[in-house]
Amino acid sequence: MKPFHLVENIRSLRSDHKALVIAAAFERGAAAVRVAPAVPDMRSRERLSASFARGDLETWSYDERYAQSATDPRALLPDARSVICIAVPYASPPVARERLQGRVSNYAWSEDYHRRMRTMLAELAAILNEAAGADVCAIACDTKAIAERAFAERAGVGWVGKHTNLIAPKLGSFVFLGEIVTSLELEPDEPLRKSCGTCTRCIDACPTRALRGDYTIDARRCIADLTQRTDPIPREMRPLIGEWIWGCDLCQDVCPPTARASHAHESFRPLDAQTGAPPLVHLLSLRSGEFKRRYARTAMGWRGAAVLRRNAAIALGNALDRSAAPALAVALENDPHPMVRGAAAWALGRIGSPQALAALEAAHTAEADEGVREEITAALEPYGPRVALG
Ligand code: B12
Repeated sequence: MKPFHLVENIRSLRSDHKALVIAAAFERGAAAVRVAPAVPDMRSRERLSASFARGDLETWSYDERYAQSATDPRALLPDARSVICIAVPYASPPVARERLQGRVSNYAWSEDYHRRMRTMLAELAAILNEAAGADVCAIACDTKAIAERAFAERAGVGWVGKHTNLIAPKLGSFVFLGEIVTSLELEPDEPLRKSCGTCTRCIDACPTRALRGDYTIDARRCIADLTQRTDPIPREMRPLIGEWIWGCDLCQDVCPPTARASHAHESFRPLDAQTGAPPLVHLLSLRSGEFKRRYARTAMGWRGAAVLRRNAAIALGNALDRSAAPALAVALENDPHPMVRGAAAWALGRIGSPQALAALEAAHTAEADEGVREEITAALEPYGPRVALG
């Protein structure tokens, strides 16, 4: 048995370190900081495995090994004892949008949150390391193998809603999550006993039916996933994307605790008006200079410029505005990326004006890429045998 004074010392150190990190995190914009024990979370391991087995996250190449490591913090830090879970709110007021401007998700229109969160987490880790007199931390935000929602839920930061996002009391679900996995033994917090009850607003609001209602998602149908794909978006999903060009907020906008939450710090506002609501015709011809200047600084930059041009073409196809046909015709003729040419063909087919159909017919003869030719044929198909395709 440890002598009483030693037990007391350990207790006070545990609470000192926790108080230290909580205060420092709040100073840096966090709105919830709670601790989960760093033990394997078998319940969420089963959920991750089940989700991967169903193919829900097919586009992400997660496997059983990922499910194992993401649910065991010791995979990040072998002598991990605690996971400090941090939520940073990012909700900002809706952006004014005019016709033929794309929709961007709230999380992506400001300076890339990965950078901000990692800077904050690294500062907090340095504070803890200094207090402990040793290297005792690993940090994670989004890209490391750790089931962030599961640990945040275990720590009592909030509960996982039917839209599968973590909802924090008073803050809602527009919160980024970050973790400090540490070998320090900190007082763990208790999970909340909350759920969404009978509310189904997010499920009803999702145009692609990605949310099943049992707290799971078919990510292949989620607009956030579709707009990040680097291969062509399945044709049947395209009309359902509307004018979203990156991510989607529909399931969270209607979520009562999220709608009630107040707005976050102004640093999460759009970089500028164009980043929050990009003019689609302009975006369709986005080249690397402007891409680097504007989008590469945001969370919508990581898939490259062609993905944004492709998304602009799909959004224009959904806007059904004839005035976009000339720009789409130029993209179909000249864009260096077959995926963008294919999306432009689809959009021209949706618009279906004489000018749009003429552009499709001309491109079919000139197009060398088999996949794009197939898109053109499919785009012209509803208009019958008015054209003889070579
Ligand atoms: C891959 C990924 C995606 C994929 C898949 C999303 C998904 N729901 O799985 C796509 C591209 C679709 C996506 C979209 C978004 N993402 Co994302 N994404 C991730 C990432 C990298 C991994 C998520 C993962 O492992 N999914 C697999 C599923 C099975 O695991 P999980 O989400 O942890 O699942 C838990 C719940 O579903 C729950 N659960 C499952 N079944 C059941 C059943 C019951 C009864 C209950 C109660 C719970 C429950 O338990 C699971 C395990 O704990 C995380 C970062 C990370 N490393 O965790 C960010 C992360 C989840 N994403 C984030 C964000 C912000 C978004 C978007 C809001 C962005 C946007 N606006 O476009 C959308 C939200 C879409 C949505 N409704 O989920 C935030 C979420 C913050 C929050 N408040 O929850 C994270 C945590 C990144 C971060 N560090 O802030 N994302």
